[in-house]
Amino acid sequence: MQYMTAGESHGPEEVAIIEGIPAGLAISSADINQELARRQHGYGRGERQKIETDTVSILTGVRHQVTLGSPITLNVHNDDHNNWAAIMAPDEPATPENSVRKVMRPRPGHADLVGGIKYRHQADLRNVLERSSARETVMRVAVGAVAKKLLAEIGVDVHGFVQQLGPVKNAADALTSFQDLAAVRAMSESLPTRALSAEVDQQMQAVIDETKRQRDTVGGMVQVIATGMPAGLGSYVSADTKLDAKIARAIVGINAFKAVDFGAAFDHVQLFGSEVMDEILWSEAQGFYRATDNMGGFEGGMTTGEMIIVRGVVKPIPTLYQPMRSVDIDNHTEHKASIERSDTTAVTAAAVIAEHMVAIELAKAVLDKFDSDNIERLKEQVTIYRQEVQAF
Ligand code: EPS
Repeated sequence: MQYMTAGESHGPEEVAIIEGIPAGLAISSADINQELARRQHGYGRGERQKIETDTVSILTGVRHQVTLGSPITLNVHNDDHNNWAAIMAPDEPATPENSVRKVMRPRPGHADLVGGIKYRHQADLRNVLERSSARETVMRVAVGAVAKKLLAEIGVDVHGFVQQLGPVKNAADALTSFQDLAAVRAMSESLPTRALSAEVDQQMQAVIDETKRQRDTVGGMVQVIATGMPAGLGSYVSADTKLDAKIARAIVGINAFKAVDFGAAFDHVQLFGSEVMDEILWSEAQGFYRATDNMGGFEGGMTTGEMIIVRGVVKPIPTLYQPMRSVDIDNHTEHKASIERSDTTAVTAAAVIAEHMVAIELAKAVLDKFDSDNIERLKEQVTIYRQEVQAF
């Protein structure tokens, strides 16, 4: 499975093409729209989300709500394009009238400056920010929604929530108080910040409110959990076959993500090996399993069969209403950076995006290992493989 997205934040459309989804998978725009709505909702988002109601059109690769095995094209319209139609017109020559709202003072922490240098966008850094905008993540979630449908067929469930926002975090043992991933989902999706308790949610909201009052931005940490993956996906044999490495790349590839760990590895820095390794146990019913899951579901770049636990650190959004020092790219004089419309935080949306990026990498690994022509044949193969794993 591979995919590509295209689209500018205020351009007419966002598009994705996915290749390699098996034939026979049930999928409808309603399935995808449900996930797109989750990405849009979350405490701390800005005015743009009031303009957009992200809904997908399925243009190719699906017939009567079932995949054909051919490339799937997905399309989401940018409603805000109406306000930018002349400035972002793809097929009109540039004129003084449509070359306005230029960005000449790059924002520290954003792609503006280096993107401008790299692509020679000396006349207007808008040419960088339109694509580097996190608007593009709408299509990654759309692709991830298809991946999640595929994973559900083989009993794999994936969910993302907010672990920390600024200084406020879930209690250390918050996760253990939930019975299963469905209960984690029910709680975090019921709260505007996607925290794991109403108390922490209130504290996070207070931090966001205060940050907004200060005209600043705030980052955080999201966590994604996946259950039901069989042991042995990915491989230890080469660096680029390790599935945890692929997930790490996918997470850091999300706008504003600066770090990733598995099984709370950041917290293990000061611990000894005897405190961190997951002891191996066996039972007739389960086959091999682990006493703990400090490795976050990976050993040697392969799934262990335990829960996959991934965390990602999201930096505060670089667009500040009280801008920092920058330099005008036209005359090289010092100025405050450009002010663009922004969110106070996007951590609540980032949890959903990270969930979908993990789903995409897990689906790719499943399709690499098993039949990718037809979903029923894939399911048959997964069942046989699970039996072999259990009997080892
Ligand atoms: C973004 C800036 C804001 C965000 C946008 C990402 O957009 P605008 O410049 O139109 O106000 O709202 O996110 C989305 C549009 C979205 O759908 O998530 C940025 O600079 O990255």
